[in-house]
Amino acid sequence: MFDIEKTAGLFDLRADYVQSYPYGSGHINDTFCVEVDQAGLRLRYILQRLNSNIFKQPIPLMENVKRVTDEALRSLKAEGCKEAVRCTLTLIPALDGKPYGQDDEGNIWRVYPFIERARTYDMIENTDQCVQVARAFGNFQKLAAELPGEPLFDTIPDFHDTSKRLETFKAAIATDPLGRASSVQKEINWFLAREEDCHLVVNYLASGELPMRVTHNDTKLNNVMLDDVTGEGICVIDLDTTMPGSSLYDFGDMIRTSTSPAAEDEKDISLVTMRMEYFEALAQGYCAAATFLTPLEKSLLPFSGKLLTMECGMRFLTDYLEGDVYFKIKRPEHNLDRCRTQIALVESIESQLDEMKAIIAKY
Ligand code: ADP
Ligand code: GN1
Ligand code: MG
Repeated sequence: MFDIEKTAGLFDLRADYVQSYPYGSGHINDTFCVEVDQAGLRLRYILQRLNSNIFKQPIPLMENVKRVTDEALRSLKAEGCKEAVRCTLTLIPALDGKPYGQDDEGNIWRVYPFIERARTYDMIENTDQCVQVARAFGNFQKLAAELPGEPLFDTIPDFHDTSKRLETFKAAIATDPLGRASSVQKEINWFLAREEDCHLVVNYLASGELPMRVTHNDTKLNNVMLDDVTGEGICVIDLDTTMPGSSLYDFGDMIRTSTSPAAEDEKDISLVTMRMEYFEALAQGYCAAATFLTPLEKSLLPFSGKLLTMECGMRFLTDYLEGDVYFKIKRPEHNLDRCRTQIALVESIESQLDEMKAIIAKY
């Protein structure tokens, strides 16, 4: 479908193309691993096509990524980090010097060195990983807060505005372009019964009671790389939605993706559960790094898990109703399966909120 060798040739790799293959399990971009030979040395790069259906303004987005990664490199080097280029994404320029390349069809591509001896996980394996993931995202927020210059560009406006997400969901139910709504009435009603929760954080942000920060906004477990040997969370990746946001969006999505033993698309929802020891490990790692949190932000950390899981479930169901136009799917009811695991996880969080609050009070 894409000529990867030709596309890699848009970039200043100074190497001979060897081979390439699709890589990773992200739901949004088209990601490839490209192997090259650089004067006798075999190297790997990540080549990615930005999803233009989702990212309507790819050039300011790439300027965000360039600013954030340049600042990360500068800061890591200033701290004396010996492996700075393993601990941040680094954009390889195109032959014209731009941080991205454009192919003949107008697609925007970018290249990063492949971070070796580390990997991402789709499912969490132990609580140590939670501490690492939460610390890595907490440190990333600290770095983002110190970014000099203008605020970052909003790459997807209202990305975590749950009130607006609810409106979009209701519009999809009303339009019902594929006639799927009647078959998922139970799921629809489940979300509509929780309407009130959608407005809480949005309202606190509007009133100024919660601060707007610079956040990652997609702190899914597989958006952080853990070192193969030390297990350390060495590099935060997938920076397309790094922009103004609430710390609660980031912590909430960590709860969503790092506390359950079941996959996001598990069909057996009896396997889905929010495990308290995993939540505690996230709280420990995050609070150690995110020393800037206000009392209100801290008190809402448990609720953030419910909110972000609900939001994501509602997005999956909206996409199912709209005909699977946003998230990549691998089977017909993939988005519906994903929605159902999110519902089960929210129910598990709801039944444990008091204990979660007691844990946060300790940190
Ligand atoms: P998406 O937006 O589609 O989720 P990501 O940027 O998260 O795309 O990339 C998809 C996957 O590719 C990641 O989960 C990770 O496994 C892998 N990946 C991305 N960048 C790198 C990198 N620089 N080095 C190694 N693996 C990477
Ligand atoms: C997408 O790109 P990826 O796979 O890391 C999505 C997130 C969702 C997530 C659900 C830009 O993340 O918002 O929470 O899928 N990214 C975007 O798994 O919409
Ligand atoms: Mg990703």
